Amino acid sequence: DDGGDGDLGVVLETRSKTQRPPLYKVMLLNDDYTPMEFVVHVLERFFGLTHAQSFEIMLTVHKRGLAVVGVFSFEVAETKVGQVMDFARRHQHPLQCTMEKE
Ligand code: NFA
Repeated sequence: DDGGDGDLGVVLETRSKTQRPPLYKVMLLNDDYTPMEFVVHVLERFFGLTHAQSFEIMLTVHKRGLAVVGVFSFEVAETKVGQVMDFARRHQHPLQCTMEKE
């Protein structure tokens, strides 16, 4: 029975919970052997960063041990990690690139 007023209930929450896909941080790890210029080149080439941005991130990795270089969907993050790891291996540098769910 709606009490005759036509109101069949109160809507307490009309906003629906929109699902967003998870994002992944892509990180570069420091090592003692990869040349600084190579790391700068990797950041420019695969992450579309300027030379100045790349130099800054390279120095952060060098000083702190690692840095997040970008945040992407799983598929894009996986592609970037693969590209960097493959490029480093082909140039015989031990540079490591990893991804982690945000
Ligand atoms: N630590 C490296 C060096 O002194 C430079 C480097 C920076 C390596 C960032 C890996 C990542 N040649």
